[in-house]
Amino acid sequence: MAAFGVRVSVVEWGRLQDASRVTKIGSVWVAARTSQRASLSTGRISVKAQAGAEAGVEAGQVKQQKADKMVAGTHLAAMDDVSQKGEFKRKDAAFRDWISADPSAKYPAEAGRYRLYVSYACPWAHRTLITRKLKGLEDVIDVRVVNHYMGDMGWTFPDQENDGATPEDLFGFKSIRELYFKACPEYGGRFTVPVLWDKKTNSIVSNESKEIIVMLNREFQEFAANSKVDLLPAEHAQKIEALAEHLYTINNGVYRCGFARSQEAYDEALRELFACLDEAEEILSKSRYIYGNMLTLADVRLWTTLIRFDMVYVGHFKTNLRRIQDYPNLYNYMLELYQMDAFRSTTNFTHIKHHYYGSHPSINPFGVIPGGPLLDFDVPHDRNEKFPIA
Ligand SMILES: N[C@@H](CCC(=O)N[C@@H](CS)C(=O)NCC(=O)O)C(=O)O
Repeated sequence: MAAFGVRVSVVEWGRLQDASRVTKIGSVWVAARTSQRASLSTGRISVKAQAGAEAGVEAGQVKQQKADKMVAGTHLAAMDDVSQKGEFKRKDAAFRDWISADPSAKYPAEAGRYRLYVSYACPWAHRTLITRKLKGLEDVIDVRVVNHYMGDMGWTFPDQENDGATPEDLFGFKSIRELYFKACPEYGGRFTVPVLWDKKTNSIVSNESKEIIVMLNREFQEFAANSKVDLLPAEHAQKIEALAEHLYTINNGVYRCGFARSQEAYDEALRELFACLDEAEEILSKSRYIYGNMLTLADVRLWTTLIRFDMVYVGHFKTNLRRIQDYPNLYNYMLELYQMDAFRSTTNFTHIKHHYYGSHPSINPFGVIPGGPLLDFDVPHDRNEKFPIA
């Protein structure tokens, strides 16, 4: 049992197979359940192993463990990356290759060759959808969308198109993890979205949103319907990226609050998050967008967190010192962007709300989705009057 550095749970396996069954995870027999709800009322089956034991595991056991990981629910979610002090520590994305406009590159920009796997719930994946739309790349890079519920199999695909989620039609895969193993059978990291997939070589080019959006902005000019839109002009790129990196304290801060497992970790995350929100409010009290009068990737990177903030993070992640509505500039800025087609049309509030409240049993054990808050993102904003753009 000590061979497992993973939490073992088979709730989703049962759900996916739509049949009650018993399966063996390493040396432990566990009963799979047929539905998520059943698991919630009876509690999760979970086997926690001691860290450090993996080094001494025999080769056969490792092989068995890997095979088990492929089929059964052995999902360690990103939220489990927590330090001894109870702080959420996000791991770096593993796939960091690059699509290039240069035809001789390893991954040359081509129409129809690449695909994005996304979740509508995920703020990081949402960045890629917005950028794809702003650049007019809808006919160049296709998209597949996971279910909003993330259980012990990680992100999954529906059998049929359902509520915005789409089947995985290249391989008939049921989960994102299968894509990771297809690209890299030895993969040992988190199974995150977005995934930028190369259909030609069956590989993952990148699973880092901040880099994917730069590629979409810059490397597909030949194919982009809106090639004149430049969200990262070269002469300003360094400053824009530095600002966006700074505001990462907001993007990541909501998760650090929500996934904190100690009071100390939560208190610190909350303080840092709101200090940075105060800074963003200050920036937006002086300029229309994060970087002056032009919409840039820094806005795309920040906005996907803002739009989820009052609806989900305030309640579910306890980021409740203030709401975005309480910051006049952040709020109006958020409204302005929401009212642009690329932002609105890629925002799916059902996925957002149901994913978070439904997929973190350690935070919300019964998965009850709150009715509120009542929010209207279509109310007029004041950004035109405040910062007219000639
Ligand atoms: N650095 C990544 C982070 C992506 C990420 O953490 N995605 C989350 C969804 S919001 C995920 O897929 N988590 C899977 C898990 O928790 O196992 C990026 O910005 O692309």
